[in-house]
Amino acid sequence: MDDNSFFVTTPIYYVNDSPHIGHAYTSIACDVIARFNRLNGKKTMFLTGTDEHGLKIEQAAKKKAMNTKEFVDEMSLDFKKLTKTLNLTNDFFVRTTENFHKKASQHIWKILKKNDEIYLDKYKGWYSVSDEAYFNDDEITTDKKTKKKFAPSGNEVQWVEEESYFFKLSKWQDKLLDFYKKNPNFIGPDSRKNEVVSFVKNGLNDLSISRTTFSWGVEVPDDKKHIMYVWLDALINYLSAIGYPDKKYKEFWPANLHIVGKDIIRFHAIYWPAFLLAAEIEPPKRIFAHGWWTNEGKKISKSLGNVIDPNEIIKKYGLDTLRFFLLKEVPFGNDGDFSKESLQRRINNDLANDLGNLVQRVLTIVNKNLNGQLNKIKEIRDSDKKLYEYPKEILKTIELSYENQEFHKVIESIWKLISEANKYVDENAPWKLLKKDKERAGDVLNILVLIIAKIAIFLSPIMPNTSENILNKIGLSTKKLTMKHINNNSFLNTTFKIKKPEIIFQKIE
Ligand code: ME8
Repeated sequence: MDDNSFFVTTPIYYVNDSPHIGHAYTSIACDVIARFNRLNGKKTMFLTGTDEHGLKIEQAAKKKAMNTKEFVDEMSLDFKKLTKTLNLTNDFFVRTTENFHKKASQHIWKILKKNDEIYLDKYKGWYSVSDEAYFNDDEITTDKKTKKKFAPSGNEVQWVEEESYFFKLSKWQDKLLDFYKKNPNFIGPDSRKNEVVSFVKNGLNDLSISRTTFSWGVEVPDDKKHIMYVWLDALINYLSAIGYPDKKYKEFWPANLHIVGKDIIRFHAIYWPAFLLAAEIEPPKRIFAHGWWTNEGKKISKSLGNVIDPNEIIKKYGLDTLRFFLLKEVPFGNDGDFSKESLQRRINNDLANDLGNLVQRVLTIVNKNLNGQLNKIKEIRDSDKKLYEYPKEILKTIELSYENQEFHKVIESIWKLISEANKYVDENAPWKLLKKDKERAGDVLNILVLIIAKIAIFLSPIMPNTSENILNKIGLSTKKLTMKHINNNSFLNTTFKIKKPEIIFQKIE
């Protein structure tokens, strides 16, 4: 993979249920990263899709009395639709029931077999269908009344005894620890890294990687009785989607970033690099596990009836507002609580007051007083320099924040610029200047329009529609602008006439 390529992925979502705000969160975060990298001139691949095999899906189809294939086709469509609703720029949508994916999975299996990483034995132990995961005795708790057994996730487990192929995970313990040491950025945030390292230090058991008691999965090569463990099949999507085993996958491999929720860090930071190292394929560069959303303080779950449908939030508050809120409200990596009150607070303060007000008042003055006409700036005074140079100053911080997946810091930097611009408007009072010194007033307003254009460029990965809307009002478009324009002060189109702007964010009472 060349240095100018960038590959980011979401987890592939289970199709047992409809998508909700948690799925939207991960997907939006990845989209923002993809858009930022494209804006920065990288050849970017953004992948999302659906995880369609395993007992959980088979059971969900049965519950609806549907044929499993018809069920997954229908459910996968919901997730595909959501990519449009969220304005995602994914380059591909992978489905694990597609043939190319099955072939890639079987190819990896054969390599693992050839490399003596797999053996046949019998699995005896706990399995949680909801988590599609095996658990050790010491991870299980028992409800005293019902005697039911539960995994740490709170999902019920069942006892499983069946013939199974095993992956020799135990032999990878030291190699994984060594790999984490040599690649200190492999897992983020640090708290998750510590958790993973201490789990691996405690010792790893060989991993059961096939099942025989149901058939909804990828067949194990040369042993039709077995299907591949759904997580092995699922993780391979990151390779199959970019063409593996054809050499062309190397255009984007190793992936730069897998963004996942904290619930599935173990699969991505332990099993995945172990499978890859065993198959002699380079592991991805970084896994980032974000936190968990609750709804008004409560765990989001179907049984509690409090699942947040992103479509409803978008209908009521707008897509860009949701994108902004999710990334601003909590530092990426921490848990967050979704409440309408905090969403409304963000709309009224950050969006309507700070951003909306700046754009509205500056463009209105230009429209009313300068005949809507922008001009070349004639003189930059010392008192202009702070604001004029500010975008250049925050550029590095923003790039670094993106590299560390610190979206809230990106937004913080942009809002500092917005606040500087608002301060500059107040201090220079262009409406007064227009009466005394029209030329100076013109310069002040043109500086402000230039800054607004740069704010829109900075904002475009996070709020693409809002950004395009603002840029259109000043005769520009995100389609023609890149991050390079942050250091360019001559891209305003001075023949463009600014029309009377309409309000971009309505306050909510
Ligand atoms: O685990 N808060 O799929 P899944 C934040 N198929 N994020 C949430 C969330 C919440 N309340 N609920 C879900 C799987 N998510 C596997 C992945 S990848 C090779 C296979 C997000 O449908 C978060 O990203 O259960 C989490 O990791 C993911 O949805 C789980 O999706």
